[in-house]
Amino acid sequence: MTPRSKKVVFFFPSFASTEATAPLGILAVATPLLRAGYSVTLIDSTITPNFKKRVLEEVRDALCLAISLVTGPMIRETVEIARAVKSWNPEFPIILGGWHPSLLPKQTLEAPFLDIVVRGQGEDALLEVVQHLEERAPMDLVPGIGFKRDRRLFLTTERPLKPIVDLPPKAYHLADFDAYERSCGRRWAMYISSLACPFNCSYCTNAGVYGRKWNALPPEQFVEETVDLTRRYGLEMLWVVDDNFLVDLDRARLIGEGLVRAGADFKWSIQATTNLTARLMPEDVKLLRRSGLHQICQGVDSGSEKILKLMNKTFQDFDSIYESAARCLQAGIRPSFNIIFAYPGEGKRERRQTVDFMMDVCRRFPGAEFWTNIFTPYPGSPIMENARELGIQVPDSFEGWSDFFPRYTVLPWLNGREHKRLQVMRDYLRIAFDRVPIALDTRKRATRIAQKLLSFPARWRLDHDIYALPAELWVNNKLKRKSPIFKPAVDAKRLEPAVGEAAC
Ligand code: B12
Ligand code: SF4
Repeated sequence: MTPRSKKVVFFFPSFASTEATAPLGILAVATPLLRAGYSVTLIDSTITPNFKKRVLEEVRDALCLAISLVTGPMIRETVEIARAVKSWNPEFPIILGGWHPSLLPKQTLEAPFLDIVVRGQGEDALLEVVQHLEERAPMDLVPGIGFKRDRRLFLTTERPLKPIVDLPPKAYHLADFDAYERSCGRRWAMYISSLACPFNCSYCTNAGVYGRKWNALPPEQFVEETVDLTRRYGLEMLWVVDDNFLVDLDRARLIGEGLVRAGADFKWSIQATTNLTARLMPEDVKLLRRSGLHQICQGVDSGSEKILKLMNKTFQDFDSIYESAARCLQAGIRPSFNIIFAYPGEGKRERRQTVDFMMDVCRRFPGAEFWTNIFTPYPGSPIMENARELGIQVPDSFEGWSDFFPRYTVLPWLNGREHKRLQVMRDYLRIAFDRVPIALDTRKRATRIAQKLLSFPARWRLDHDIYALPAELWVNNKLKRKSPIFKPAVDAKRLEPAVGEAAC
């Protein structure tokens, strides 16, 4: 029998955002392959012109194609690429990993152009799958995967989760940071230092995959790795994508001290819950600022107590949100808050409370910023158990999930005029107060001043809930067309780039 290729091709579909940097999930699963002697090619749609042609060229001498994706528009390019590869060679193995296939392994595998899915952590699982493909061995005993045989689907036993300290380092050297910098204007990377979150918000998929067992890297490792990473690749910024960085406040403090001692020279941002941010002592926040921390992304989610209860966010109260904004800003850290509109149960009153709350925070704490989303029901989240009674049409195929995207999700209780009105209101919220995206701001001074002027009528409209004849938005669109802003290479629906969305 001829020996098989030892090359694995990775494809990362566009996530329709200007926040371009290397996909951490792929860098994570690549390391064990490289250590075992496989070669790896990474094709990221966002930075690769003619990505389809490139994939078709690269798979010719490869063992398999592996794709990473989350629920939503990334499914479109996944389908496009998988179909193209299958029409070249129907036998060529295609593996899917990441959040979507982890949460819906069976339905994903039902797609005729996919062969194998990896559920959950992929470091060990992918290596074993690749070794089995190379040896042409049956996959029945590989835990944590799904595969097809004779057109039948098989899901193997669960693979136990590994704590983050036992996971190998990410293969950052695979990332083309020059190309990412060209695409978004900044040289930055993601880094992860803890897994899971102790909470269980009802719209979030985290607990379903990581089981709320928060575990983290020791502070010394954080300091050593981040300093090395930023120096090695000349990075100006790290986004620490931990779901809830501040669970262990002592660890956070030690990280701050360690970075200051090491003379770290980069900015970093984190995601955390407001209750934990508010628990930081002012001197701790200042220490973290000195160490380079410049932004804390926090899920406020609603200005209505009723909705927060429905979201199972009783761990957070409004005092802690104000406190968190105050502490961050006193130390020079930007508090970035997320809001979810149209959560089940949100009526006119609750939406109004939320807008009032956002306006109040932004006026009292200049420098605080809000990013808004439309509620999107994700498979595996607790709220999805009520999908039927909420009237949500749950897609019955892999492709059906591609329109689940918080920028434009349409819901049974939010469609037609109501949906349009909310989108216009979100546009006004965007221009009413400043927000700082990751991608470089390339606006001219005159555009900046003109946009600042637009913020005043926008605030008036938001205060009075009046959005008819949105002249300021037309002007703003004209201004934007004149600015050489970074645009995602593939924008899901040619809408506004929405950036900075955190998990919390
Ligand atoms: C960073 C991040 C982003 C970044 C992505 C930047 C980038 N260049 O990749 C940005 C800001 C763009 C983003 C956007 C969104 N995100 Co996001 N994001 C994250 C976050 C915080 C970290 C992801 C990460 O890198 N983790 C670290 C790596 C190491 O873990 P990982 O990716 O899970 O990979 C592991 C496994 O999944 C698996 N794996 C991953 N890929 C592959 C591939 C193969 C072949 C194999 C075998 C295995 C495998 O093995 C890896 C190692 O164990 C996660 C939360 C989280 N805890 O993961 C949310 C998360 C992935 N995002 C989520 C969501 C909902 C969104 C948005 C819809 C938010 C929004 N409001 O718009 C958009 C969707 C954009 C899109 N693609 O369509 C959800 C996804 C839920 C779902 N059902 O898919 C998550 C899980 C947050 C949550 N708790 O709900 N996001
Ligand atoms: S939304 Fe944030 S705080 Fe809530 S469970 Fe998910 S990761 Fe934790």
